[in-house]
Amino acid sequence: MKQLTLKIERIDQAYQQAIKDSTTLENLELVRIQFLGRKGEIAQLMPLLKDLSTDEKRIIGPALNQLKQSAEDTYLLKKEALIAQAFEQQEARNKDFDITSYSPLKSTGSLHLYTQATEKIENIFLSMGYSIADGPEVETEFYNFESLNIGKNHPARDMQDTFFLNIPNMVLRTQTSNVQVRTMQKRKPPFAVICTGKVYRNEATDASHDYMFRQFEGLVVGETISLSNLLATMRLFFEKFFEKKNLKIRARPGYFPFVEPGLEIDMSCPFCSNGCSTCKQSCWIELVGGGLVHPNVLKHGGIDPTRYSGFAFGFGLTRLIMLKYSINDIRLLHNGQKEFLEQF
Ligand code: FA5
Repeated sequence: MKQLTLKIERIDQAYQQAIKDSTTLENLELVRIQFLGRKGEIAQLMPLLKDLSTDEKRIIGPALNQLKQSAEDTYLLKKEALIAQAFEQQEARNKDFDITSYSPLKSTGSLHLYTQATEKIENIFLSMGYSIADGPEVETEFYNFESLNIGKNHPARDMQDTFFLNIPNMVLRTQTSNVQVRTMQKRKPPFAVICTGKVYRNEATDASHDYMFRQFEGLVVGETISLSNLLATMRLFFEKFFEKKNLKIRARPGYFPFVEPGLEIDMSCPFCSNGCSTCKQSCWIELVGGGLVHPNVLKHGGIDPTRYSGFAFGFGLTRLIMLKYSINDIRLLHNGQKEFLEQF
């Protein structure tokens, strides 16, 4: 009996120590199984009772029950304490949890090349004192043609294949030049404006032509505006847009009914010094049409051509972007292909 009493004491001590050392609910559960489980150390004491005398049973029996009961009570108290502690720890963690710090890997959008280039161009011209003009894409034949000195039967109408609408005298604008007379009618000289936007031409699509593309137009009207102002402006613009100093320009005669004289203006290739595939080994790139505003156009805009003169220029914005970013197919800019757009 003495041995059994000692064993009970040893188990009790070991159990109390194990409970004390349990710092997590998982540890505590292991201790419960070890001591209070069906085959645990306390349960294994029970069969030993049968070898004791009745008097001994009267002493050891209650002692065993007492051990079991107090072990269970201790277990429950410790369990409650650990649950409370785990809850407090969770609360403390939640307090510092910053939901905004979670940034899973995700793809972010970016501005389309058209938007990026338009902003860049507008900023260059705004820095030169220009303002932004706008005009409609669904336009009257008057602003798209007649006001620009392109009469009803003028052969130049065939130069720009037109989408005519079912509404009489309405077209999809074929050029941003439609803003010229609109702007003159709204503003008093001197003024300098640019306009970027979509234009439409009824043309077959290939790598360098689309039925919808973008242009941008410049128009400056004042008392002493000359071709040299136009050429200087073009050179400054090219240098800023292509971020290259000392670019050269050259002008050749060009025909547009709304300018006189009319010019085709080329830029020295910004990508090479002695010929490359972009400039087709010529060291020059054809970029822009322009000239001095025709007196008839000034008259349509209500401006006296004997007092004022002006210059106008028009770029293929799409072409400019393709050149700057070495894009060899115009359709890439228009088909919304994610893999292509992600590069910019
Ligand atoms: C014009 O549209 C004139 N309005 C430009 C102008 C303005 C001249 C002011 C003088 C004064 P043109 O038809 O050449 O000009 O077109 C201008 C540019 O648009 C071309 O150089 C070319 O880069 C671009 N372009 C023309 N057709 C297409 C097309 N189908 N797809 C893509 N770009 C085109």
